Amino acid sequence: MCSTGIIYDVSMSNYHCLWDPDYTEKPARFTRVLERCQSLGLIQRCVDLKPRKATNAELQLGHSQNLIDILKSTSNETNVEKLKELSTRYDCVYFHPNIYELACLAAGCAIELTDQVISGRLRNGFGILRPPGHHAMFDDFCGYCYFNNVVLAARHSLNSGVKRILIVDWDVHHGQGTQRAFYDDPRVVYFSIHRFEYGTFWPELPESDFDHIGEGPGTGFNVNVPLNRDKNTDTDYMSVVLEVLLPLAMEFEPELVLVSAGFDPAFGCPEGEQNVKISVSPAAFAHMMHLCNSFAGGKSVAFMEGGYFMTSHAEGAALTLKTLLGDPCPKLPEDFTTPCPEIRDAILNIKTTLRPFWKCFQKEDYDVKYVARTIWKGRTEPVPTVFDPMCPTPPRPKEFEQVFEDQLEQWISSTELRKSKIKLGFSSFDGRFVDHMWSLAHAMSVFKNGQINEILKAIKDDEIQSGLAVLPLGTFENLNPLACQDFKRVISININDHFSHVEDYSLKSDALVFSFQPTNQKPSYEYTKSTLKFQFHSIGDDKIDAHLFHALYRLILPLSYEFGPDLVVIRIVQENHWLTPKCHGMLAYLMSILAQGRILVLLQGQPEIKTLEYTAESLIDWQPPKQSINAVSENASNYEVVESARQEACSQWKCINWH
Ligand code: Q9C
Ligand code: ZN
Repeated sequence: MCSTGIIYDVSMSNYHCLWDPDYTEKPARFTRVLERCQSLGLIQRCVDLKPRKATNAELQLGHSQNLIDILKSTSNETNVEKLKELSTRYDCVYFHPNIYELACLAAGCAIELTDQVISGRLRNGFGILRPPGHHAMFDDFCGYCYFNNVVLAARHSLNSGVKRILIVDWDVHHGQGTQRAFYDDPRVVYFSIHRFEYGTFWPELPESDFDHIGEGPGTGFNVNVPLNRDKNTDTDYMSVVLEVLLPLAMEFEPELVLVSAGFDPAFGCPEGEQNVKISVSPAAFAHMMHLCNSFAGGKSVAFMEGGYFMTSHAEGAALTLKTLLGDPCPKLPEDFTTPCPEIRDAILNIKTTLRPFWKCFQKEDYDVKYVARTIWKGRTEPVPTVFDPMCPTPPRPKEFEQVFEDQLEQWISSTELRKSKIKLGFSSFDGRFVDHMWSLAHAMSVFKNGQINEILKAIKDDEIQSGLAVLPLGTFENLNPLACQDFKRVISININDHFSHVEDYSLKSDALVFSFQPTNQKPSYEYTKSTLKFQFHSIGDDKIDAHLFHALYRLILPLSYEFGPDLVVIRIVQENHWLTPKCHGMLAYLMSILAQGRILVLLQGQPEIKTLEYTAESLIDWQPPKQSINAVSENASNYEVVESARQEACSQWKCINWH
């Protein structure tokens, strides 16, 4: 019921380019991922689904019968010259006698896995698929892709009653096949981050730019993030995810998230052509997966797409699967900083263009007069109909490989893949709460009432992953020493009816504190080097979910990434129930992306049982609450104070200093 599905078939390594043994798209792309997932013990923790082929009717959900028949006809072709000749008719594609069977298998596996997730039999899933799919079009093969696995899975889901689907495509290439399939369809948001280089990066299409936002009823539902330079870092990718994807996806409220997970933006990938030193780390895929997983109550399915540098490809895939299994995200290797100017341009261009369609972008206080710049440098001559079947990737010196390899080995060994014996440490002053949590005993260690320091010590020693405590009102002052312990850098989030001096944490640890005080007054904020205090306007039964979420992606998450905490402490006073129970769960889930999941949540007063449950579930499974939060509110004034605070804080924090 609550598990991660895995689907693959060992035969997926049974095809290769018959006329070029060094062809980039090779069997090791499959075997290396499987081996790495096995050696980390991940496959054994998943539900192993039975692979199957897609039926002809299923293929027709995304492809012409003509195209299907062409591929079918290659199965009996033993003449290599003929296969090679046929390949020249398509852009970066080779044919092999097994490819029809295996393309049917990859597509069938994508559908099968997705079906198990939408029916609720599995929580989420990962498909180790080869061949990949996102370049395959209705009537065309392209870019190592034959049938579009993610499109077929999405169509199957729509036919099964799923109302809204988000497709996130982080492959370094633009998935034009997927974009075209849903270009006029408002039920599917296609969100792609890809290298573009003003149109000179493969597949060199004008339609891959940010100004292609869909058509007809689908206008506003296609989101392209073009990367216009090489050397894109984790900061660049994470800024896009935090600034654009997070708000838009929460507003869209998908019922299912499908991920086209290509690992070709990573270290050393010859196709991604990223720099030796500067490129996306395997850890970043875990972070992106964690966030994607928050949008549809955890119903997400990731499919392997590209990825051509075996070490980073396998590591990225394994960390993505590890995240779906609910393990903490590894620390990002580089410090979070200012995204590069091209990324800032892209983000502002997208927001400007999509502003009419999404409320989240209407609230933001960036310069609305930003002029969307697009410089089309792509090819103007018609696309040639005969392609070079060698599909060469740029040559590079052999010693490069070694540099990449060494760097990655170093990175992998320096990454602490954190694993604690017990998921959650729990303590409560009121025995009734302990009784209530008893069903979670298998994953929980109960600490004596008020033993917060014990919980922190256990987190520090990796005995427990995280902690949750229910405390009486007014005891927080006594907890003052807690933040220091042995933690060096602490993020603290407080939601309280009144500010108290303890939030300043004049402690041994370095702390960055975010405080929220709901009042019936005009909203305001107070900014110091280590504290950001907000007074939010809230009357009657108003919840502040949407405003807290806005503060999360505009300030708390980026600043926290830059701060680099080794502990997160969240304290929420339960007197007036300013947040819905599911928002408590979402906050715990989103913040657990930091500090390798070292997080302590303190609920003060009498929490609703639902609040306790959602929070505990987020902390135990690293899965978000089943329902997503309401991310938009009509009350504009609270948004304004967060935006003003961001303006003021940008001189201190590189991540938001975009000038
Ligand atoms: N110099 C996927 O990643 N390479 N397909 C063109 C031209 C084609 C990539 C290189 C890349 C296809 C699934
Ligand atoms: Zn790719």
